[in-house]
Amino acid sequence: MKLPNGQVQKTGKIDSKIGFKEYVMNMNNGAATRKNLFWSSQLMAALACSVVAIGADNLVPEGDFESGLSVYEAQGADAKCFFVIDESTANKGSKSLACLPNETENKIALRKSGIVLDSAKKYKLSVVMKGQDADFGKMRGVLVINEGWHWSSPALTPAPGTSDWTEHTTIFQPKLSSNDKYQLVIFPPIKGKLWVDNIRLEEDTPATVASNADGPAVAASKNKLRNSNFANDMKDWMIHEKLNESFRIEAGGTKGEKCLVITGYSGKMTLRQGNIELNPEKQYTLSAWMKSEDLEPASTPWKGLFIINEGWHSISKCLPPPEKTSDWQRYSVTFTIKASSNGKYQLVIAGPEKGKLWIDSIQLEEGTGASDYVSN
Ligand SMILES: [Ca+2]
Ligand SMILES: [Ca+2]
Repeated sequence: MKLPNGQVQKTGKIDSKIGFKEYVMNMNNGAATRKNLFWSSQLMAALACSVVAIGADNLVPEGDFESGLSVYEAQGADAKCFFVIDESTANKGSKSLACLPNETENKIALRKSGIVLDSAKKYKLSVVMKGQDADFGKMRGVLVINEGWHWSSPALTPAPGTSDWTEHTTIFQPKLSSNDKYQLVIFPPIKGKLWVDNIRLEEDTPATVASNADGPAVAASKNKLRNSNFANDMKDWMIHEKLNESFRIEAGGTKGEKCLVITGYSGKMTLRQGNIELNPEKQYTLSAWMKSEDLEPASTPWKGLFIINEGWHSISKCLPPPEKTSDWQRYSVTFTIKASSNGKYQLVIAGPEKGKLWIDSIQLEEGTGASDYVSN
């Protein structure tokens, strides 16, 4: 199939930016300096890239259509006429994508390109859809394809006819793509109307399954984090960008065993752990053992470890890397964080730009002080 090139604009960062500015203002009790705001916006631009790239584990963070269609590309003659943002109905947020009928069935589609997947991994695609007298042709539904469309995932389709918002899910392992990039493709119906919202594409990892299965046990422990002493290497941790070698597990931890080592950080990559349940009414203390070598003073208050809520609308105080250390030492910060739309939070680790940082035995616990470390 021939794929004409359209223009793609970047978007989907406004909410995050607002959330971050609020954070900076709060951090400085309203006395944020011009310099701070400048660096904040610089850093936010970098961090927003990572939000767009992986979101809250979602590889298509614009799949809720709250920021419109500007990252999507409509392909085919007059294709844009078939895809509109509908502000009168939504499954998540206040907007959804309405797909109008394309009776000619001439390969009109809406696409989101540049999605990085690893053909060695499995992914879960879930889409919430509803229809109104909807009828579908041969090309139908929502699916993922590789470069050149030599492979496609199963297509998710709504029930024919009229249906209310319903989630549809498929798990697939992509075949290799010549440029490692994949596209999300959405076809309109040939009759009636289709609404699409809350598209999620995420890695379907054993770690995810295990952490869900272990949910109650971990929740009962005082430490909200899993594998935070890195005894199981990167289990329960997600690295943004698969070629990212900034984050490594090495020997030499607080007791000589494994720990996390960060070098060569580009400013756009983060290591994260998701699925953390916190109560926005309570105070929490985040602590970690750290040591560093040749770190340059941080250009922002935003290097180190911090907690974000779903959508990155609220950010905890940051636990910064120590600038000069002679040996392992424990550091901590106490904070509260605003409510999260799904009740879940993520720990984000952003590395220093220059130098080397070791991290081990991270603990996130209720209360205003760090107690003895326990592992999960
Ligand atoms: Ca929405
Ligand atoms: Ca360790």
